[in-house]
Amino acid sequence: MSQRAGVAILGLGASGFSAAQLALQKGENVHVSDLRTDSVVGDRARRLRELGAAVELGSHDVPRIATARVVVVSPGIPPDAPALVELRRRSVVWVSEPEFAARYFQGPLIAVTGTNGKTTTTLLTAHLLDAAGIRVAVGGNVGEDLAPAASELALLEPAPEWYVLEMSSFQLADTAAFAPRIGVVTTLAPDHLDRYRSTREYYADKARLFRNATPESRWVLNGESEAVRALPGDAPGVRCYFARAAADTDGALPAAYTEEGVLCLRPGWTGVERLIRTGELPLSGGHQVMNALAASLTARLAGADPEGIRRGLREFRGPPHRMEVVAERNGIRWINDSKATNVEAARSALLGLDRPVVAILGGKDKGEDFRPLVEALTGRVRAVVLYGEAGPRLREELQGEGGEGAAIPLHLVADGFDEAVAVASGAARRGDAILLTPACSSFDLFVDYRARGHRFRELALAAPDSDAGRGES
Ligand code: UMA
Repeated sequence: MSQRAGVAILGLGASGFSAAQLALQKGENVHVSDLRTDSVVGDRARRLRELGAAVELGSHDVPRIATARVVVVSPGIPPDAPALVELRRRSVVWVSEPEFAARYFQGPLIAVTGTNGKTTTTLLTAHLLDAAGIRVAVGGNVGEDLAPAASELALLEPAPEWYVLEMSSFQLADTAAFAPRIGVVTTLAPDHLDRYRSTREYYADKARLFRNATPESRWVLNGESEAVRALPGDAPGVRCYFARAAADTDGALPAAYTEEGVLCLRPGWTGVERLIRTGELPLSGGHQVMNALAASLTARLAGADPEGIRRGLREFRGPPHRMEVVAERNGIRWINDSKATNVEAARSALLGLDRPVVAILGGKDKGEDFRPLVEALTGRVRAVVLYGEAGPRLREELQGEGGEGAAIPLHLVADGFDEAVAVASGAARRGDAILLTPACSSFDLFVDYRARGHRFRELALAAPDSDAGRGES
């Protein structure tokens, strides 16, 4: 006999597990289901059953789920998954996990989205608020190893003064009442084309950030990106731009910018506030200046004082797998940018480096056009090593047919990731960087981008110490 659920949760990953705990804590009758049956979900299922949830592994009981008052869907479940198709056929409306969680938040919300830079910006914003003495809780799409899912933040007692959430397009897709006080858009570029039919559809999900905008909303927007500036449309609220140059952005002066190598804010209620020199930022890569501008401006709008922001900026260590320096051996800098799982992320990583590069690209093919990488590679790389499922197509598109990419020295390896790193190590010279910036996801060879980054780190640390025979550049 199936029992009616108050809250039905699809997916028992980090977000489903967390949403279930929140719903149980709020006294709901909870049903959770996941198609997986492995020991990870098995363990979570056991813990939730102990707390009183009904847990179904290996299937989704759609008729039962359809009777729930609230249906929460994990972001990793694609819209064409059979269970969702069937729920849609039954006119059941569902929400994403952060939408569900935010209903229980007891303070204002900062939501950060964008194609790239959102994790660093999210974590840095929270760090700056904390450095300024403001109680803050951070989580969302950042990833379990860095911060919890949104639902876990809803359980915090005492409640923080601000919540900061990183939001993916998948999480924004199924929102209804989600209403950040401050919304941040870092960058926009094609991504996730294995899930969306077009970039326009992907951007449309990002634009749901503005859905419940009010005149009190504050929008922190990348002023250098036409796509970002256009995203809010005519949504109410105050637009505050960040851009490296202090010049006009679409008729408005940016509220965060750099001048003579100094990060500056012009929040609107004071004059110019000079923060720190860009060279003092402990983050590597040119695009990190943009992340620092976005986070500083957001923290300032949320009440952080300039001195706290300065202190926070100097102290911040970036999250792993994003332009992370994992080793310095024989004058060669090994940089792990495994989280660069799309073309734009890899492009900005390459453009941000000021030394010759041996780049490692490849992994699972998400169907993106690789040709925008040609410009970023040309004249900047000593060699490019291609590996994985996407390797052959990368070679085809980077090389072109006698096109501008023809001069890029490409090595396609057949034996997998370790061989790619060995070839890169052999090609690098003193003063170079070996940069893992795959432009593809990791799922052809690894569980996720973190496992790929960890392997890169291991191989970097195990690289031969002697540099006999290595030339100088
Ligand atoms: N499943 C079903 N039925 C289906 C299909 C899948 O039950 O038809 C199950 C799967 O077996 C799996 C679960 O649903 O157990 C899906 O879990 P999930 O993929 O949603 O993963 P979570 O562990 O809940 O993690 C999610 C985010 N993952 C994705 O969006 C893919 C995490 O972002 C996020 O940290 C976490 O919620 C908490 O908010 C990770 C990510 O890679 C870091 N995000 C992507 C990105 O940044 O590019 C979007």
